[in-house]
Amino acid sequence: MNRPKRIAAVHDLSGFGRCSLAVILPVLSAQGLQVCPVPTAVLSSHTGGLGSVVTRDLGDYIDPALAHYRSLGIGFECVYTGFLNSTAQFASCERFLNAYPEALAVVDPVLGDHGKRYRTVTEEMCAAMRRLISHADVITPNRTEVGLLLGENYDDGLLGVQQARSLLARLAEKGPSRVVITGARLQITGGLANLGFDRESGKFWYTADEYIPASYPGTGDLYAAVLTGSLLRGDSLPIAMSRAAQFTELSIKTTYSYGSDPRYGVMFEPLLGELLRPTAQGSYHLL
Ligand code: PXL
Repeated sequence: MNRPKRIAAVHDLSGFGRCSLAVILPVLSAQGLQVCPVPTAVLSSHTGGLGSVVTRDLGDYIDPALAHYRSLGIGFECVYTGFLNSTAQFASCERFLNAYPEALAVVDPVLGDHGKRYRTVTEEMCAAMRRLISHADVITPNRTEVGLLLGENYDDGLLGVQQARSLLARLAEKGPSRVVITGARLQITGGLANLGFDRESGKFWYTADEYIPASYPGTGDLYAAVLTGSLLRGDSLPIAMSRAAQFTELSIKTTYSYGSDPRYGVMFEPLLGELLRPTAQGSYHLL
């Protein structure tokens, strides 16, 4: 194949606040990959506290866009789904994933954060997401989304090693062979960590996050985008997790140093060159 790998990114386009396609497009492009955005909705900003968001649903867009790509015979090496705006869009995503069975299927189950569903996410959409992840090779839920996917109450307590492994393994039983949980709190580090499980090797991993006293929207999208790009470039899961954690942490620390409004998202733009480093420092640990 003498072209960059191609990714269909089914996610929303939020004009302000640095999340979803506004993050995924530049990150994956900087990693030398071609992103074809398939917007699920256009929003004036993310829904995390910026007032009256103007939204245009694109519920009826995904299927005809897929039909167009198929009529052109265009191939995708990855189908990556994220924020969906209505229950009907979940079935469209399943059709997109099924249309490219050889592609790496990444489902970022964007449902909520900090123990709560996002404003636009209903219980019906959570149930639909539980079905959608059965089509995935890789999923990247945060701690809140783990609870919603497993149908358990949100619990932000420190996780022991066995508890952490159990969450990862139970999610992998639902279909995906690689599971990455972001923003979990681990007993062994006493702080935030990202957890990974590769069902084929049976290995569990984690990377530890440095504590920064601020929280920014879109960091889950940033992490998932770097991870996806890294996997497509041939990195192993723990190296991809290391790259994603390092870039996200650097973006957070840079932003924090400026003291900017957290709702405006993280300043990753001046840092994109970091993604081109040919080797990654493996900052992972065995869990
Ligand atoms: O970062 C996740 C996300 C994606 N898309 C929209 C959002 C959010 C989180 O708030 O509001 C529209």
